[in-house]
Amino acid sequence: MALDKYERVWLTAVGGLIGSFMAALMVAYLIFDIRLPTFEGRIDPANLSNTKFANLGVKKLSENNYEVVMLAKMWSFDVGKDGGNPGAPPVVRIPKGSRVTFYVTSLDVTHGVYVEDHSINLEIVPGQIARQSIPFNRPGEFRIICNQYCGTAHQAMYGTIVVE
Ligand SMILES: [Cu+2]
Repeated sequence: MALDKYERVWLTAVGGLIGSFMAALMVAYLIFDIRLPTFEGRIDPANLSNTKFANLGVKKLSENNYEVVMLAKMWSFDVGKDGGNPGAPPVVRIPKGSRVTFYVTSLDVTHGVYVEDHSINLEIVPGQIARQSIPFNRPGEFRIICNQYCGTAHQAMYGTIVVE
């Protein structure tokens, strides 16, 4: 089959573009360790006593592997006693080089979880559990921000992750 010269040029260009997009995805996955958020399951926000969310906090699963179980509500994040002073925005401490899996659900309205300078952006819908795993390789303080407008004190809804 004979291809027109310009058709060949366009096919090559499009093939190269798709190839570079695939390469960018592979680099994000394999080198930067970026994963998509996952829907973990459904939950009754009024009855959390027999669920993972009955024990909020930071759990060490193995060396450099942590789990953060967190509740979002109007207008704060709650990680239980591992978050520092009760009533104050939580401060979570994680050793540098750790992979952290977040489990988050909402008690009331839709909230968001975004961690400054990291590839995590969760929508926290009441009745659903959101999960995402991300690496923390650089030391520093990174804010956890609610990035879904959730009411009058939305701007006060934050926390901090200290990577040390
Ligand atoms: Cu909010």
